[in-house]
Amino acid sequence: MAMKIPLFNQSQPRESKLNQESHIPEHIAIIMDGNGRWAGKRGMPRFAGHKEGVSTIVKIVKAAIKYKVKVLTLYAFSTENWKRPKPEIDFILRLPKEFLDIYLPELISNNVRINVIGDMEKLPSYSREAVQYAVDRTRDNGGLQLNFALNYGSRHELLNAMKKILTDINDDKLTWDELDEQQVSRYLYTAGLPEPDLLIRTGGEKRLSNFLLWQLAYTEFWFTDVLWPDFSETEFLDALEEYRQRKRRFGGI
Ligand code: V0D
Repeated sequence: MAMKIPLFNQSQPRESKLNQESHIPEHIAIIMDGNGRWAGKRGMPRFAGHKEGVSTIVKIVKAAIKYKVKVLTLYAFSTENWKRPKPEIDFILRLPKEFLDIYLPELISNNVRINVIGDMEKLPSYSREAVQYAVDRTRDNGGLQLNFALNYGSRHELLNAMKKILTDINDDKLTWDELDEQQVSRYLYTAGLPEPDLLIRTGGEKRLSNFLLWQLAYTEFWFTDVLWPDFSETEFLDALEEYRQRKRRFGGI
């Protein structure tokens, strides 16, 4: 990550046709897929694709702020990905700290609140500490909520919730009658967040890959073949525009 990309003082790619007032999804979740393939197509090592993927995060965070999205959840790594070669894993696990060393001050000055869903345990301690610092330092910020899914798996999250619920019932902290869908939501990593309105997956695959299975029950899905390092404000706006049209056509208020 040699070059710092300014978050907020770049010229904008194009002006939006969107009515900024209406049908902007409150919560967008993104599966950032295609980094390795992006590098492969250029004869570059896979880590070069991950590095370029960081630049895309910066662009999309900036776009999300511009269009007044309230919550952006990025699926950066899944538990299945641990099967990758060790040097690649090591490289990926350094990215949170590298990202925060460069961008945290700017995120803070733009009032962004950073959060993590998933299990940070496998991060190297220096990365874990950098992430924990960012979460603590931005806890009271009221701007964009930026969630990183780290070592996240939805079935694991649900299994964990079931165990905690049973423990709480056993300890008389929760009764059988109180247990409803809302209560279940409170036991998930996403407790307190609105459910995603829009899911974007880049990189051509059309599956959920164990991401937010409970939370995506009513979410609109938008897929693109564009690989994550090539994803930009242009594609982001295409997704917002299609979301807006779906809402208008099918009568969301
Ligand atoms: C690799 C494309 C930023 C996806 C983007 C450990 C794959 C680059 C973060 C990050 C990853 C995480 C937490 C945080 C700040 C930044 C990140 C991972 C992978 C998984 F608080 N990029 N990035 N985390 N890649």
